[in-house]
Amino acid sequence: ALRVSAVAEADKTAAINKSGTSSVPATTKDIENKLRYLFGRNEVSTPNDAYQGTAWSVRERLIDAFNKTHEHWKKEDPKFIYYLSAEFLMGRSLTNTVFNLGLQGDYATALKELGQKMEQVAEAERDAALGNGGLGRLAACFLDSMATLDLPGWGYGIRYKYGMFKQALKDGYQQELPDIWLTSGNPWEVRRDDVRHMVGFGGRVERRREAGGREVAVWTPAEQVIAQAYDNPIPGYSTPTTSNLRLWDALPLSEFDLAAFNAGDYDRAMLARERAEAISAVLYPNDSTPEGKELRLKQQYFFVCASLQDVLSRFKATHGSARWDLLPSKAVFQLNDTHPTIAVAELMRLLVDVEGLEWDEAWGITTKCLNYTNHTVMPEALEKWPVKVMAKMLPRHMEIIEVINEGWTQWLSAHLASELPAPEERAKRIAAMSIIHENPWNKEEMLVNMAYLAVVGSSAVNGVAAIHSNIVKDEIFNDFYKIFPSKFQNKTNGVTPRRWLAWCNPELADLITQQLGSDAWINDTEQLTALRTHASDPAFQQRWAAVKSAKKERLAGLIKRVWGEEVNTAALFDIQIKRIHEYKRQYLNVLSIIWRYKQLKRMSPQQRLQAVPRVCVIGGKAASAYDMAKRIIRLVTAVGSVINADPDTRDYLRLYFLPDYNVSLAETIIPAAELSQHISTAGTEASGTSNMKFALNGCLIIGTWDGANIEIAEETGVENVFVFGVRAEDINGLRKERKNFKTDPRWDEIMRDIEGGMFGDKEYFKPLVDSVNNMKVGNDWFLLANDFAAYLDAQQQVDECYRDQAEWLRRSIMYTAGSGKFSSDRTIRQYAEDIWHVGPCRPPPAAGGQQ
Ligand code: GL2
Repeated sequence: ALRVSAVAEADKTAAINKSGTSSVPATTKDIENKLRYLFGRNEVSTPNDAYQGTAWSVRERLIDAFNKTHEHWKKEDPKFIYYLSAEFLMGRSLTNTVFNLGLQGDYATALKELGQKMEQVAEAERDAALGNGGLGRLAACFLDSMATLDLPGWGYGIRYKYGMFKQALKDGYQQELPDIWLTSGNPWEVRRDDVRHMVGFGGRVERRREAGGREVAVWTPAEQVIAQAYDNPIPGYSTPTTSNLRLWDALPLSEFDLAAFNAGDYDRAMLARERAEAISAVLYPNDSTPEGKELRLKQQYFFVCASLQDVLSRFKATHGSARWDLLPSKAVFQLNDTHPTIAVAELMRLLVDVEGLEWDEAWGITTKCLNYTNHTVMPEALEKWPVKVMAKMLPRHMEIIEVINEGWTQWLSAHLASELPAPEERAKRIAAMSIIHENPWNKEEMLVNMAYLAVVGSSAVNGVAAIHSNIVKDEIFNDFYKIFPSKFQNKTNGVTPRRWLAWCNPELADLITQQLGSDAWINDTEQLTALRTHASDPAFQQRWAAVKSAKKERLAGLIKRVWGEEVNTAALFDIQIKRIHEYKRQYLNVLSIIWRYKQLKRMSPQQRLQAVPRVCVIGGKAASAYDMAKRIIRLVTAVGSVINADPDTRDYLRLYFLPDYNVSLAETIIPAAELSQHISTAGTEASGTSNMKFALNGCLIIGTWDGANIEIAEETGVENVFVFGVRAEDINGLRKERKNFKTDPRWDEIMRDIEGGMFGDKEYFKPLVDSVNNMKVGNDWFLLANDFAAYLDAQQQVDECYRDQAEWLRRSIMYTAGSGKFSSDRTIRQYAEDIWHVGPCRPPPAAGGQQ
């Protein structure tokens, strides 16, 4: 069996790798050689040297596993899953790769011989931040689970040159800096010079009659670029399977032709180059609310077109071009939100225009192959592209979408005839369900509704938590649900227990393994339920607490490095880390911190001794154009500087904003958290996934009855969760009544404090105050005022519970014990069974290996 443990266990496992042989001296030599011959450096003197040498050495093992897997898959020709996603938030790869491949013993010992520590070496790696937040990280967890479950499947996306921006603070305000992540090379990718596809944009469509009399559409694009493949091997855990994330880079059509064609016009040649490269240059930093920029549509089509061509060309190589009817038994595509929805039209184009299939046959194949996951209820996030933009950039696709919509609306008209016999009513319903419709804000403009296109073009549509899937059925797509009830499903999100517990919290993982007698829980998290019987055992609680303390020390060290201040590690560590968004209500958290501060101020020193000390941490990025979110960040830093400097209260309350929240920072923060906040307005957070990561690491939750919080509470015991606030079903009514809502006097007092300049920056905070108080401006859309008092009460309960450490620890253990359901292995199994109909295909073990 493979060992779980990280550095602490390195010595014991030192000489054992997957083949059971010792290879430490060879590994040390290999690390040195990689550094010598790839970087021209003779000595491993810094963690960065060690990282480069180690990563390039590990890469070879990874590629071996990758090649073996793909040889096997080629031979077996199983049905494949293709996960199409504009975002993959991978984070760092070194630790995950070493541990998933079972090489930790070798590498930790080899590094030790070189005077380095694995943990520090791992920190030299830059995050691959090709995603915004939960949606992109979910895609990364899914790849880990698919490989671990031996499911033949690839991710397809974009190799952004610049990922999610780096966030810095300047005088407490967010600053965005470019994420230059590829400068020192990327050992985790393999450029495939033999895998390139052409992608066209613009131009015109003509009709031609073929020899047999069939009319065909011929699209002549005005602009063409090359999609260049880069493969990123994805190692499964405890299996020889290593799958793939194929990312596309955009290149100009041909550097040579360009040079020749533009001889004497160097500037123009360079402009064409820049235009091509712009397509894969930068990730749009918007979370949950896409920006309707043309370049974004270009990115979407670029990666979808390349990916579909790639899959179809492999299919043809195996099955020839006469058996397209077999495609649905060999390939299934998952559309990760609406971003890749142009796939509906592109698959039709490839089958009809390029492969010569009849429309109806192609439509049958397309709808069998595609499935769509919705990830947000925010109406503004359902992508809609102006017909004008689509027709200009993708003229053939616009035609195809029109034909699809004609067929769809005609079918609807017949289908609704008996239910809605009155023609006006029927027309109204059809208009409401049409893929192409008027822009409600600008009657002149017609829009393509990408979510409707995805629903019409897919076999299955799913939401990402039980409550969210109900909202999808009952609200967002209710008209569609009524017609196709069986199309709609729920697949509650999950997270990989490898990265999010075993590798990021090896101390807790070891304790669990010792208690359960084996590390089998890593691949079977339901086994964690056995911890329940130990939740009240004082000896176990003490060991549990010791791990948490060690993790808190580490986070305290990080706070010290960032802010230069020591924090009390006996205090309750209270964390809210996620994208900054009004619906996520970081603002509400700050208001409660202000209230806590004011109460502490009013107490006598004697009374304060009774208070539960807290260290509050908030982290997250605001989309660069999201003004209100940026003001919220400034409020956090402004309140923090007042509170942290106050000698009366600083022993009892601190507030720190940790800049540049990313996957790696999460890996440090989550194991140290005791309380985490998931306080979105009920019905707004589709699922949330950090809630699962915190719970897995034994962190208590204060949260609303929203997203996956609900299912976590069900698994953990609702009495163990600090649940507060209004329910989703009451939101609409409360919104209507908000102007008559009488705010809590404590709320009014805090608002006066902010307006009065208690935290400085009065003018800058005014829009924030207005957004929740001035019914003409902001309307308090996310109902902070309605939940404020209940939230303060829940915080009171948190304090009371924390005073009783035995009870707190019991609950903490119950969270981990109740996390079995939230492994992405469970989620992926459900997708595989209910939607993809794909089974495992495991390659034979490596020679001499144990699996
Ligand atoms: C999100 C949801 O907001 C979040 O609640 C969910 O957990 C994830 C993954 O399903 O998807 N939707 C979205 O657009 N982003 C998310 O994180 N960016």
